Amino acid sequence: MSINWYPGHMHKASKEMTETLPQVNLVVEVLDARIPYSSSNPFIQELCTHKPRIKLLTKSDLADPQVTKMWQDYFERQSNTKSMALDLLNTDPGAQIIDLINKLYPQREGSSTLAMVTGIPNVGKSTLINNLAGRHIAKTGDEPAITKGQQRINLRNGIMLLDTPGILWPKIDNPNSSYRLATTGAIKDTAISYEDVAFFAVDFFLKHYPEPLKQRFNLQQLPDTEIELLEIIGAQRGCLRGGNRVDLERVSSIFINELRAGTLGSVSFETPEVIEAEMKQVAILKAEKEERETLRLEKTAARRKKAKANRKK
Ligand SMILES: Nc1nc2c(ncn2[C@@H]2O[C@H](COP(=O)(O)OP(=O)(O)OP(=O)(O)O)[C@@H](O)[C@H]2O)c(=O)[nH]1
Ligand SMILES: [Mg+2]
Repeated sequence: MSINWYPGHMHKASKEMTETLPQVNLVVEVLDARIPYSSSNPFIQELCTHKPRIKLLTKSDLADPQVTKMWQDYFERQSNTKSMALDLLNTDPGAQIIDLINKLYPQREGSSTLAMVTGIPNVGKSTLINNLAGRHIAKTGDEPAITKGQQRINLRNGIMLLDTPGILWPKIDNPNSSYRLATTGAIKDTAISYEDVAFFAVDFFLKHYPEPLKQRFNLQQLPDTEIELLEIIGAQRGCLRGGNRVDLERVSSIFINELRAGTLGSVSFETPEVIEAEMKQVAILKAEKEERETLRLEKTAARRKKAKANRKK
């Protein structure tokens, strides 16, 4: 399955970001700690290459702390970049982030530092801004695409923040990234099939986090396949339709929502090592596709040439 969700407001927001960038001194990129690579927008990476950058890993309360540490080290190795893991619901990291901004871009006399807060939908950009401002100034919500336009917030300490709408990109190359974005809630629910996403997520849990599954659903043993487990959970939760058959759509949405809320424990869906292997695979598939396309174009050109020559005879 390839999930792509790129509504008009994201295209507009990407254009606005490009236009504002020359005034921006520093970029605060907000990433989801459970999927630090899949939540990195390649458009933002490319656009902001030459700006000092802080990569904040939000929702770290929902991610595996050891894996989050691996990602922090990975990002800190990039030039002009600092990284920090955040739990915005239970801690107050405002002062530390302000410190980091001032370290990475020392304040200039007579002008305030403009820090653009950017990232994919639903990662906590507006929650972060409210935390830094110490008041509820930006609208937040537990679904993607809450912020629809840019908003400037003066912190009155020499720093001006720019809240931006969450943006995805037109084509997600790595299919695993599409599923991870859908699983964690970055893609609007109307653009995904809960069943497909739950199949991906259950399969991932069976392979990587079997114990939390057993605990949550009171199981001594786990079945081998995702469909069997969804049927067991569906029966437990009374998700039944006619003929006592499990309603897969309903149980899928229950599973995904529990996972998103953290009731299945702290989970990370990717490590730097996993991503490296996946990207090699994506590059191979891309090259193969390009080769097939070149071959197809060559064949078409040869066929046309032959047809033309035949007409001349
Ligand atoms: N568990 C957890 N939830 C968080 C954290 N930070 C933000 N949230 C929740 O994530 C949801 C999205 O937060 P927002 O701040 O609206 O996200 P946004 O990035 O501004 O989203 P868009 O404006 O739609 O792009 C809200 O329900 C927040 O309460 C965190 O560190 N941990
Ligand atoms: Mg927002």
